[in-house]
Amino acid sequence: MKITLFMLLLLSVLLTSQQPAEKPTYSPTGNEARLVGTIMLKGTPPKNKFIDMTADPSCPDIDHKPQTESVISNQGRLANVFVYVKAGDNLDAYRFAVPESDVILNQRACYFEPHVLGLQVGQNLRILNSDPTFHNVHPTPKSNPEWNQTQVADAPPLVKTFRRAEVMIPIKCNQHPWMKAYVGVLNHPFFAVSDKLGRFEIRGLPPGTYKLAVWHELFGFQEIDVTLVTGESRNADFTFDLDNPGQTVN
Ligand SMILES: [Cu+2]
Repeated sequence: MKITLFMLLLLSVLLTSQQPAEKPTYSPTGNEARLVGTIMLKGTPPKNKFIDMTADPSCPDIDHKPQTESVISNQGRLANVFVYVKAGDNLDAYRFAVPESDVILNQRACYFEPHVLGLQVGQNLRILNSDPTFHNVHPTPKSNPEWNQTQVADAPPLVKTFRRAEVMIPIKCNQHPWMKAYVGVLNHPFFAVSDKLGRFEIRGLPPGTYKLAVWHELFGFQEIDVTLVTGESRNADFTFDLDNPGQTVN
């Protein structure tokens, strides 16, 4: 009996001593910096493909010519690029509060909306079905648990969280093979998705040096180093040059 208690005590001391020190939660000081930029596309991208939705007659939207969304560009500016801070001393030093707001992933006319999105570890992803048909939502992560779940018409939202940072997690629908979305999960709020004019903005960065990375589903990854001083608003543009692909590794 005495030995058992002693062993338990020893074990608890060992376990406690091996806990990593808790990082402080970052609280804004008013000195934060901002990153803005444009994602450019040089060269002729592959054409998006026609989607045959006849297998599910409830899918096609009469105002929408169904096409894949792999390349959405406008006058050499590229949308749906995930832009994120990949590394930096401040990211190692602090925890960043998880927003209480949910991130929405809708399913409408048998597309995921938006096509590319980001959220923080532990933040709610609220998945809606706005269609008169059923979907089967199926993320295929590498570092997080995989799941798939049917969502019938008028079903309540699925609310999910991710436990670990991972860029990017593909999401598919087992019912409609053309449906694709990509989710970037991070331990901090410093990410954005380029809009239809290729623009992005990341606010609230503590001054410091960072690795800023971008990802596109066909054109891969690029990254640069940026040093931000107090209150700075810095421009950081990227170009995916299809004739000279450059970096494609994460
Ligand atoms: Cu579906």
